[in-house]
Amino acid sequence: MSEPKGAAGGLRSIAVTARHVFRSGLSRAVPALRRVNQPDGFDCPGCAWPESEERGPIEFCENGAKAVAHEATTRRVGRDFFSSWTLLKLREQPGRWLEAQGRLAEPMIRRPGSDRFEPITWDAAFARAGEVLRALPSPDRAVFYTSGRTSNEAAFLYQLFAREFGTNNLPDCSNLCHESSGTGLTASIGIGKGTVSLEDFEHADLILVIGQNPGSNHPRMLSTLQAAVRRGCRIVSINPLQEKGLERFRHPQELRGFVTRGTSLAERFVRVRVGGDVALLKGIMRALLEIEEQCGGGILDRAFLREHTLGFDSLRDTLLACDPDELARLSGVDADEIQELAELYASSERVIACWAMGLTQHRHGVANVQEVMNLLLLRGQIGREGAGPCPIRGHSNVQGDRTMGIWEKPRPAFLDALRREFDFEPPRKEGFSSVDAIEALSEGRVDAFVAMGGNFAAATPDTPRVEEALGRCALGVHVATTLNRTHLLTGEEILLLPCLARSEADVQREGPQRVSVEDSMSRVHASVGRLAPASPALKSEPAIVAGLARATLRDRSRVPWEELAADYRRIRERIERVVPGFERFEERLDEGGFTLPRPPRERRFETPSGRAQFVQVELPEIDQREGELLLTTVRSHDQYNTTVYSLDDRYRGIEGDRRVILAHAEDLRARGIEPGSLVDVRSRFGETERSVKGWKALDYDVPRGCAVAYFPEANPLVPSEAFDARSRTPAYKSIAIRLLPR
Ligand SMILES: Nc1nc2c(c(=O)[nH]1)N[C@H]1C(S)=C(S)[C@@H](COP(=O)(O)OP(=O)(O)OC[C@H]3O[C@@H](n4cnc5c(=O)[nH]c(N)nc54)[C@H](O)[C@@H]3O)O[C@H]1N2
Ligand SMILES: Nc1nc2c(c(=O)[nH]1)N[C@H]1C(S)=C(S)[C@@H](COP(=O)(O)OP(=O)(O)OC[C@H]3O[C@@H](n4cnc5c(=O)[nH]c(N)nc54)[C@H](O)[C@@H]3O)O[C@H]1N2
Ligand SMILES: [Mo]
Repeated sequence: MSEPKGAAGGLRSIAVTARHVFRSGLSRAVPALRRVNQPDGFDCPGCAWPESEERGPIEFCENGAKAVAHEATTRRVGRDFFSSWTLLKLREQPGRWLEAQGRLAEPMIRRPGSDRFEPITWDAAFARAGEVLRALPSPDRAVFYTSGRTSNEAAFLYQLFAREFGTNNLPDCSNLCHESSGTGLTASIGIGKGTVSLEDFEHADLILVIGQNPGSNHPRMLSTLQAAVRRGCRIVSINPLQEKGLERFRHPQELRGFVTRGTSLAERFVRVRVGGDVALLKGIMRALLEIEEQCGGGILDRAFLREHTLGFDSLRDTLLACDPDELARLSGVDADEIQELAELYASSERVIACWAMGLTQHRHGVANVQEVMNLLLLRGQIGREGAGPCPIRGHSNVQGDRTMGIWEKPRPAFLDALRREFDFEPPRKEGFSSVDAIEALSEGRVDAFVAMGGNFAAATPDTPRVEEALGRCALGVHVATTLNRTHLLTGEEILLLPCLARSEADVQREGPQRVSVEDSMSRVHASVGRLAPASPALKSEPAIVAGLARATLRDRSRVPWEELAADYRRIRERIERVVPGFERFEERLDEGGFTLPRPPRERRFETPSGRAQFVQVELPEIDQREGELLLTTVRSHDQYNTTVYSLDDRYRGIEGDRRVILAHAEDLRARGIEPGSLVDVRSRFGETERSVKGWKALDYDVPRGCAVAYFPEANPLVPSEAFDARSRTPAYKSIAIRLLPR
C-alpha cells in the first residue's frame, strides 16, 4: 500500500484526465469534452449532479472525462473481433478487458449451439427477437432491465413497449441503488425524490454528507461544497471511512488550489460503524429533545410540527425510551460526539442532508432514510431556502428513467394515462424488481432477458448464482455501447444491439435529434450529441426500441413506433400528455430546461394524511456474530460501476489490486493475519455461506469490527437474499464475513 497522493482534484486530476483522453484517441475525445454539460452540448454520462446556471468553459470532472473518453474511444468491437474470439474464450476474460476492447460496432447474434457471435442485419435481429418474444407462453416470462444512462425519450418508449407487450417486469439499476430513498421519502413526505435545488447549497449553514463519497463519485459536488465552506457553511461527513475528497480538495480549475494544500471541506468526520446510522440518528434526535427541554423550547420547530406533521408524540416517546449509551455503542460514535452533533444541528438555521449508497444499501436502507427525514422534520428543515433532503443519484438519468415509467410498481394514475393516450390496456400486476428478477431467473421463470444498458450479472449480488441463472434464459437481447460479461451469459441465443452514446450525433428520418434527461435535483434539460457515431451501423436507443416493438407487436400495436422514432418531438408530445409536470416540454427545453414540481418545497405533502409523517423506525438487528466483521462494498474513483478503468485507487493509496479487504490493524492482528498477506473471505447470511479465495488483507483506517472491499469484485460475497424488505434494495453495505488466514 502506498500513501494516498495529495489532495483530491488538483493537478493530478488533470494529469489523469489527460492520460485517459490520450488512451482513448484524441481525435474523438477532445471535441467531445468541449461539449460536456454545455448549453448546446450533451449531458455528461457520468453522474447525476446538476450543472450550475453559470457554466464555465469546462463543466466536467476527471471522472466525467473518463466516462466520455471511454465512450469516445477509437477502438471497435465488430465482426473481425468476434470471428477471432469464441464465446468460451471471451468468458475467460476479465470484465475490465472486455470493456477495454472498445465500442460495439454492428449487431451480432450468437445462435443456439454456436461457439461464437456472428453479424446479423438489424431487420433480422429485430425479427428474431420479436419471434421469440411473441412465442412466450406469457409476457411475464420476459424481463426488461434498464440501466440509468438511457434518455427520457428512450426510456418512455421502452416502458411503453414492455407494457403494450403485456408486462410490468421493468427492473432497473435504481432497484440496486436509491430505491430505499424513493420508498422511504414517499412514506415520509409523499414524494420519492429530494426537495433541494442547487441554489439551496448557497444558503445552507450545515450540510450533512451521509454515506456518500463525493470526491470519487460526484466530484463536481466538491466545488459546490467548497463554495459553501468559503461562505461559512459547515460540513459534516458521516461515514465509517474518512474519505479523501472531503478532507483535502483542490479545485482542478482554480489556480489558488495548486499552490496551497487544498481546502478541507468537512470540518468533522463522524466515523459511524457500518450499519450504525439508525442508532446514530436516534442518538442525535434524542439529544436534541434534551436540548429542547434544557432551553425551555425554541429548538424544535413547533409551528411546523403542529401544522405540517403527524406522529411527533410517538417519535418523542420512543426516542426518550432509548438508552443513549446503547445508541452510542451500536453506532460506534461516543455519546459526547453525539451530543456535539445534536448541538451543531440545533444551532444551524438551514440544514441540507445529502446521502447516497452508504445509507440505502442495507437491510435497513429505508429505515436509514426515514430517520434522516425524521431528523430534518424535527426542525422544519424542509420547504424553505437552504434546507431539505438531498439523495444524490448515481447514473446520469436514473431519476428521469423512473419519471418516464421505468418501474415495476407503476402508479395506477400513470397506467390510466398511458391507456388514455395509447388506447391499450396496460398490465396492472406488479412486475419484478431486480432481486425478484434474480429469484425468477434462478427458478426458470424467465425465458427472455432484454437489457437497455447495464451489466446485470456483475452489478447484482451473488455473482455465481446470477450468472448461472441468466444462463437459463432462451434469449438475451442487449442494447449496449461496450461489451460486458452479462452479454456473454444470457442464454442460448444472444443478440447484441449496439447503440449510439450520449456524445454522438443522432440523426433520424426527419433530421438531427436531441434528447432530454433529469438530474438529481429534478431539473430536466436537453442533451445533444455532436460526435460522428462510433460506427455507421449504430442505431439510437429510441430507434432500437421502436424496431423491437414493431417486430414484436406487429399489427396488434396501437403505437406509431416509426413516426415516434423519426422525430423525438413526437415522443415528447406524448410524454407531455402522460407524465405530469412536462407542460410545454419542447419550449421549455429551448429555454434551457425546467424543474419538475416537488410539492414538499411548498410544504405540501401528498401523503395519505396530507402531512409529513414521522416514521417509527426500529433499531435494526445487525446479524454479526462473534469473530465476524461487517463488510461494506465501495467504489474507487477509477471505475464507473462495473466498468473498471484501472486497478488503482489513488485516494485510498491502493495500487494495482482490487481484490483486497481493508480492515483495522487490530482486527487483522487478532486473527493472526499479516497486513498484505492473502486470506480467504467467507460471508454468511443466516446459515448459508459464500467465499472468495486469495484476497489481500490490508490494514486501513476502518472502524473496529468493520471491513471494506470493492464493488463489483466483492459481489460473489453478497447474498442475494439479503435486501431491504420494503425497497428490495440489496444489502451491499452490510455483510457478515470472516477472514481466514491461508
Ligand atoms: N467515479 C464514479 N462515479 C460514480 C459511480 C462510479 O462507480 N464511479 N457510480 C455512480 C452511481 S450509480 C452511484 S449510485 C453513485 C454512488 O456514490 P456513493 O454512494 O458515494 O458510492 P459508494 O462508493 O458506493 O459508497 C458510498 C460511501 O458510503 C460509505 N459507507 C459504507 N457503508 C456505510 C454505512 O453503513 N454508513 C454510512 N454512513 N456510510 C457508509 C462508504 O465508506 C463510502 O464512502 O456514484 C455515481 N458516480
Ligand atoms: N457490491 C455492490 N454492488 C453494487 C453497488 C454497490 O455499491 N456495491 N451499487 C449498485 C448500484 S448503485 C448500481 S446503479 C448498479 C449499476 O448497475 P448497472 O447500471 O447495470 O451497471 P453499469 O456498470 O453502470 O453498466 C455498464 C454497462 O452499460 C452499458 N452502457 C454504457 N453506456 C450506455 C448507453 O449510453 N446506452 C446503453 N444502452 N448502454 C450503455 C455498457 O455496455 C456498460 O458495460 O450496481 C449496483 N451494484
Ligand atoms: Mo447507482
